[in-house]
Amino acid sequence: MSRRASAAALAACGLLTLAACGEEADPDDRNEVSAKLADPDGKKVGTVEIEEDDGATQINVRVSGLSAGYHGFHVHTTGKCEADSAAPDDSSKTGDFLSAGGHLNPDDSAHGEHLGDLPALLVNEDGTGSLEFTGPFTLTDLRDADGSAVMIHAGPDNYANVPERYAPEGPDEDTTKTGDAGDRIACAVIEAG
Ligand SMILES: [Cu+2]
Ligand SMILES: [Zn+2]
Repeated sequence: MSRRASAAALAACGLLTLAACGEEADPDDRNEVSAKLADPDGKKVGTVEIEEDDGATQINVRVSGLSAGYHGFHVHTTGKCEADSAAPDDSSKTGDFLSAGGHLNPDDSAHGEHLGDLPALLVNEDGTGSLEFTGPFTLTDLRDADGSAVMIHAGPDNYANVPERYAPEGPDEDTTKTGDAGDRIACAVIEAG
């Protein structure tokens, strides 16, 4: 594009909203999302990048300043990361990032098979961690009408894998919903598409 033509495109751009302008300038933008992971105080603790290419969705996450060990890691249903907020389906429950709802679960499965169940995030002794994997969902699944949220928990996730000798009746509802990964310590908003 000549310098004059790109200046004209830029001027036309100014007349549109920024979002519409971005789409027009680079249609491939829609296949990639980058979101900030923040703690309940709003402090950045990492970045999550999600890229869809040829039907495969690659997720790349990097964190720092977290406690060492395995952390439960999921996509939750709603793109709202509010500290000390109420759960969308039960306003009597409040806590950090409860605004994001439960695990992304369009098929009504039990925990361990939720669409939003991700591999555990391992944080090293120095507080940093990174993870790259192929997800089972598409960007369209994540960018539905209310968006979604990528969540890191305080503790490890048991994927509802509780041996029968400990729970002859099977795991309870908490476990089959959450994997007992504990408090929500970092959250990233994936905006609606
Ligand atoms: Cu979660
Ligand atoms: Zn789950």
